[in-house]
Amino acid sequence: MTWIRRGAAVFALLTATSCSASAAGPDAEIVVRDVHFAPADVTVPAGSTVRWVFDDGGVLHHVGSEGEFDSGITPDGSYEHTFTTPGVYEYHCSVHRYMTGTVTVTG
Ligand SMILES: [Cu+2]
Repeated sequence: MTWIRRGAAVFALLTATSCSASAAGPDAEIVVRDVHFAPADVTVPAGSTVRWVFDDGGVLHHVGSEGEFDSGITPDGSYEHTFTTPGVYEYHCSVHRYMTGTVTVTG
């Protein structure tokens, strides 16, 4: 019976390790594809990092929020921003003005 308990402990350790690994990544991910943001609206707690992934076959896109953050115009790659202050941040793509979304940061 001892080996079974040991196995469970190892499994628990591995699970904890993979949890902390994912915590190091973004807290929310928005994919830019087919000329829209998916999902366009996300809600995260303060201190969270949101990542936009540009994956639209080389179509130029951008993500920015006036005075808050700006990815620059890019055909690919990704952009991350960490939100420290609670509030509602509207963002858009300056290439396609109709591409809009919001990041809601809770306290
Ligand atoms: Cu765009």
